[in-house]
Order: sequence, then C-alpha cells, then structure tokens
Amino acid sequence: MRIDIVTLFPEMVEAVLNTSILRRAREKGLVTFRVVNLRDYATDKHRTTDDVPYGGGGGMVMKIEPIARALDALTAEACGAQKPRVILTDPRGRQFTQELAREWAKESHLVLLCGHYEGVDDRVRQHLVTDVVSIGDYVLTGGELPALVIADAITRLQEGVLGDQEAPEKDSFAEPILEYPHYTRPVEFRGWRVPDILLCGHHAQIARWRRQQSLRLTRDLRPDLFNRLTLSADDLKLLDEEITVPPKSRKHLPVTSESLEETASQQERGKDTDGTRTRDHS
Ligand code: 6GU
Repeated sequence: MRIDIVTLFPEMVEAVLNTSILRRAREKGLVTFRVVNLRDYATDKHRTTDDVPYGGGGGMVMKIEPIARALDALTAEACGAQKPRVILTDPRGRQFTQELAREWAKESHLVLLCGHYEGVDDRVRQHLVTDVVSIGDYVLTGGELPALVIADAITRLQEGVLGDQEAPEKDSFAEPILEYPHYTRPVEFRGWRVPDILLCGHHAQIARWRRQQSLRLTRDLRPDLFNRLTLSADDLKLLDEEITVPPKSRKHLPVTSESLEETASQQERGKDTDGTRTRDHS
C-alpha cells in the first residue's frame, strides 16, 4: 500500500514515520510512505502556500494552486492504477474510527492532505478531495498529527506489520470491547500484587478472567460500546462470577517476594515450580 502525506512540515511527519513500527513497516516495504513538501509545488519565488482571506478577517488561508499541483503530480505518478483516495484533514470532517481505518486499509493508494492556518481554500474540499476527516472533537494546530494518526492506524492493519501476538483481530474495537488488563514482573510492587489468577498457570481460567475483565471494563468505562455488544450466555454469567484460582493450582502460587521472582522466571521458560510444563502451546 502507498500512503502519500502532503504537508508544510515534512520533517515532523518523517520523524514519526521513521520511528518504531512504522519505520519497520516502511523498511520491509509493507507500506510505501511518501512525504511531499507542499512548498515544492508553489509557483512564485517566495514559494507562497497561503494568502489573506477574501472578505477580510484574521488569519491566513491555504492556497488552492500548490495543493492542486501537488495532487496532480501524485495522481499522475500513479498512472494506470486506480485514482487514489484523497483525504483532507479538517476538524469539521467525518470522524475517523477503527471502522474507517479498516475500510481505508484495503485501498492501494491514499493521499493525506494536511490542512493548516485558519483553513484551506474551500474549493479544495469541493473539487480536489474525496474525503474530509477529523480525528476528534478538539482543535489542533495543523493536520500533521491527524494524518499521522490515520497513517498509523492503517499501517498496523497491513499484513505482516504486527507480529502474531499483537494481531489486529485481537484489538479493542475488532469486537467493540476494551482490552483486559496486562501485567508483567515484578509480581509485587509497593505491595501491589498481580492478580493470583494470572500466576496459577491455569490457562482456561485465565482466558475466562480476561474475558470477564474486558466485559466489566467495557460496561463500566464505555457503556456506549457495551450496549452494542452481543453477549453470549457465558458472557452474562461471567459478568457476575467470581473467578478463583482452582484448588489444584493454588500450591503453585508464589507467597514470598523471593519465590515470586523465581516463579516468574520459571514461567518465562515455560516451566512450573515442580519442573512440569505449564504453558499451553496448542
Ligand atoms: Cl483533522 N485537524 C485539526 N486541525 N484539528 C483537529 C483535527 C484535524 N481533528 C481533530 N482536531
């Protein structure tokens, strides 16, 4: 997939695209990012990209000509292929959601146009773009962060970008339910212990506990999402159930700080305290 970002601040955009998972996706060739400096498409010697608004009032407005030239160049480059989807970032746009990310992740070519100043000459919205999108109800200084948010959400959905363990099917919002809580070592910090159920090695019970936590968190923090869920009979039961460590597994629970650390490192290697394997590799 190809994602072009048209911006007045290419360094800002490149910095994010060259970091962490986006960088890796780019290096592996799973996505082709192209950052386009809008100023390169200005025609005057000052390389002007903005001007005063017709009708007066404060602020500056992004001019249409450099934008049209940049978009023409990007569309022409993709000759033969389908026309790209051209997305303008604008706080008045349609709200970007995971659903939209999934939809756009299937496209072969996206152009993200970062809006700036007081706005963009409205003829751009009317004639040159296919979509206008906002990332939420607050106002940012420019469209770079929104464009990067969108590029990130779409990139991580491309095949091969994430490892199996972090696969997008497991995401919050694949099913509109929140993630269960995660913990790692140490097992106790300032007296705050990791829930025993996660230490007992009983994978079926752990899976049920995680589902329960997801359901409860969604119910309590995002009732709007919770109301959209279709709950199974087991889900309904889980909501009120107290999940406890099975008696047989109780003896494996760490009790002292030292044995806790020992158990964690043994679990890391897939061994139980008595040397038997506890990890379910199925
Ligand atoms: Cl797309 N642009 C700006 N400037 N602010 C925003 C936004 C976009 N989405 C939320 N706030």
